[in-house]
Amino acid sequence: MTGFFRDIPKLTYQPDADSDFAFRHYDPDEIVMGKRLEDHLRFAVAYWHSFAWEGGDPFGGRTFDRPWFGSEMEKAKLKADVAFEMFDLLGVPFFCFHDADVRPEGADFAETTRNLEEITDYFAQKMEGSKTRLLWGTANLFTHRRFMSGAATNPDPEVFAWSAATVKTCMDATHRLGGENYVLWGGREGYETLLNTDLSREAEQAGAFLSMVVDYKHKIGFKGTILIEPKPQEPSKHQYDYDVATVYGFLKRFGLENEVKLNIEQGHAILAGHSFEHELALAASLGLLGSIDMNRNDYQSGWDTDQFPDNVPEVARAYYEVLKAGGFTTGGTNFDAKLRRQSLDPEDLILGHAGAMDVCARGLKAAAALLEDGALEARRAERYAGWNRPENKALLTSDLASIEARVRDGGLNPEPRSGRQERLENLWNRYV
Ligand code: XUL
Ligand code: CO
Repeated sequence: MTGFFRDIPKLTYQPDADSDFAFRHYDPDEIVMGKRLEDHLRFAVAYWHSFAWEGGDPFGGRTFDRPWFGSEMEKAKLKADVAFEMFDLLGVPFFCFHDADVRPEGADFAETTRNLEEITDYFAQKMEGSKTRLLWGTANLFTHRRFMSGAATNPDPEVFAWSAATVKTCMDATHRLGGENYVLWGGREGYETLLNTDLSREAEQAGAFLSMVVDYKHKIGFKGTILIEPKPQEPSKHQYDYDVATVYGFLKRFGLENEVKLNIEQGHAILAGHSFEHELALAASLGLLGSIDMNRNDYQSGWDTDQFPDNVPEVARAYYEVLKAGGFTTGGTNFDAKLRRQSLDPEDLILGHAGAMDVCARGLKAAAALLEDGALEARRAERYAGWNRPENKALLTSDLASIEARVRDGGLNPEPRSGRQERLENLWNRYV
């Protein structure tokens, strides 16, 4: 034991507990729609925010004082020890990481890769004594200055090569650890100004890069899902993986729509001018719903503040879409969330996650109750019921001239019907 979490107890479900260190709504064994809650939610801790982020903001540097900060391998191992202690205290089934979160950067590519392999071995050893598994791994292709003009979409082919080589090593590490997905978030795959940017060339590079990722997945027999995480901007002014619809177009263009799914983040959806449920529903309708990053933004600040979820009705909307789509398969609920920089204590780290897990549990249970009740789906179906009649179904395979004849000769004169939005909102609110 590292002693970092002092005497914090392992958290369990105790709805009437006096202590802060308990779950009040998240009982991993509770059966909801025929499945354990833990298996529905599939919570994951994000290594970068919880263990690598130092608490800086644009006006000030590190606020956290963690014994594992530093660039030595021993520190990286201490960080892993503390991380696995936290996974155990929270009982989370999964974690996620970037290469740069877990290993020291070496002097060159070969040394960096050796460091990653050493830490991967260390993780593998720790996972033998832990219930926590890997939801996804990913490569950090945005922090180091070499990526300032992009990774796959960089104008410099050597950066493209470096990025491809790095993704290979990260896919190897993810595969070795039994990861259930591999994520690509293209934070710098975009541009700052069109004055220096060749859009068509960069799209071709991105398409070729992703095709290689998919080929390599099959080559090594990785059974997990490749996921793209859309985000419209920040750090780039304009990012190519803007939102679900944009990524769908990109995947279709390169024939990858059956190979790649999406990791959809709440805060990114809002930055793109959508609601989270819009992005989830659209992804589900396109067969692309993979996994979620469940972290919100501050609604006044307009950037990606990566806060733990605290709004039950909001997360309920999201889980309604997830459940309606049949629930997660390889995906899960990753808390891509960081503490506020004043939340210095080890307790804060535990309670940030615990609160978020309770919020998600409440949201999912509310969504499940409404879905099981069927009232909302019945009313939605009723709104479209006219399409069940054979003469109306036939409209979709008809032609304009025949339709015109039908409307004219049949004396059609459609009467508007209420969309009943408030009534449905009232129904929704009975469940949350
Ligand atoms: C950035 C973001 C990333 C990805 C993984 O906004 O969400 O942390 O989740 O690279
Ligand atoms: Co994310």
